[in-house]
Amino acid sequence: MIKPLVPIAFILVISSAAFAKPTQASSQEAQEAHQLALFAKFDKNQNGHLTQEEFVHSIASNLFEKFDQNKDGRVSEQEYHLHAVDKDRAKQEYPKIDVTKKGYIKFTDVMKYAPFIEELQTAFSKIDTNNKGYITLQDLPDLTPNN
Ligand SMILES: [Ca+2]
Ligand SMILES: [Ca+2]
Repeated sequence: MIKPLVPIAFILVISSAAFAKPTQASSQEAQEAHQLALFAKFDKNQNGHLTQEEFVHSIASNLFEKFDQNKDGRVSEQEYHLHAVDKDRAKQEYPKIDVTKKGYIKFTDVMKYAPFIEELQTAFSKIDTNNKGYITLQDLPDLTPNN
């Protein structure tokens, strides 16, 4: 059993964070408008659902952007360690993602890293509780921050 790169709980937090508007001052309406806009962005074919493929790609892309601090389209080992939840695991996993030993990770490397993709697929099934095969805005975890 391969240990996941990112715990499911973390992915759920990231998913929620991705949909939550960062400014605390924003009104409920602004928050909802933002979630709607982002959902629409994730929903590539604009049919009101996120399929597993759309979800995996969008969340992976969102995570990648968060890790890529200097926005050069690459995640260096340093950037990777900065954002990794489990630092020891990150140390072991980075070389597995950077298979060609470039010294950086590109988004395509991430999408080829099976344990990570499987992890996102698992997160998808957890959100899609009644196994519809897609998720709607209503299926997403409670996006309103409690604190
Ligand atoms: Ca869709
Ligand atoms: Ca970078």
